[in-house]
Amino acid sequence: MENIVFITGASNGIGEACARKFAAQGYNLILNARSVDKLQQIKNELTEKYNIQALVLPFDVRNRSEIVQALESLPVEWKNISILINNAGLVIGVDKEFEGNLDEWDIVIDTNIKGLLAMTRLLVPGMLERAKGHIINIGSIAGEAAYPGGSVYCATKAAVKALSDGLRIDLVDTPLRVTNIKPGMVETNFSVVRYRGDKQTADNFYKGIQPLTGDDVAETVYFAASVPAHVQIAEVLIMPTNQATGTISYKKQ
Ligand code: 8X3
Repeated sequence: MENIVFITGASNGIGEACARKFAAQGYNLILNARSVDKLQQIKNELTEKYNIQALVLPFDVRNRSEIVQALESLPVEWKNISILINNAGLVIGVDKEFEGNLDEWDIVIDTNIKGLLAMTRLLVPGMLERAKGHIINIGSIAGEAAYPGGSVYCATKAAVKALSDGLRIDLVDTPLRVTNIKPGMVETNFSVVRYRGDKQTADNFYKGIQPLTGDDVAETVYFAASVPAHVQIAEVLIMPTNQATGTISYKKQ
């Protein structure tokens, strides 16, 4: 099978929006997240709507043996992956660096850095063999500079930038491309997880400003994937019109 895109964290937010966008453009999907149900629902919806195939591949990107097992279990027709969207990522809490919960930070670091790195390490060799591939990492404006309450999350997204830049260097003599998409404020379940399930606080965060949607980001991801093969969109910083930096935005009272 041709035109296979592998999306981690595909069960909601930017990952789900990417699944919808790429399906609409005729891509076949490998949909990954930790739980099966939502992925199955997305698969059913998109394979009914579009002339594509989709494979649900649940695993936790923090668990390396689960990743290896899942990739080894891929039917041969699904191995020809042309795009990897390293989207799985999260933040828990807005604590100061000297006050937060180390166990929560392990989850954030293991998902945002080590999970992304493992997926890259395991899928890029196949892309190299086939001389075709695009790794699209979902970074963040948080990787540009630290902001209050974001210390560890910002560090992980700075790491995503370094891993993207490093991979681009390592692949410079190949046809493979590496893109780091760095969104600012996007209204998804992401903020609810950041505020440990407090939906009210998450909603309040977007009061007075029109945030990006997952679809807005997916449009940019798809753009990066769809430019001619000799063009490499290295980075895109994308934010709401009324946001200027990770810390400066304008919210109507
Ligand atoms: C999430 C965007 O603005 O919360 O990556 O740092 S922000």
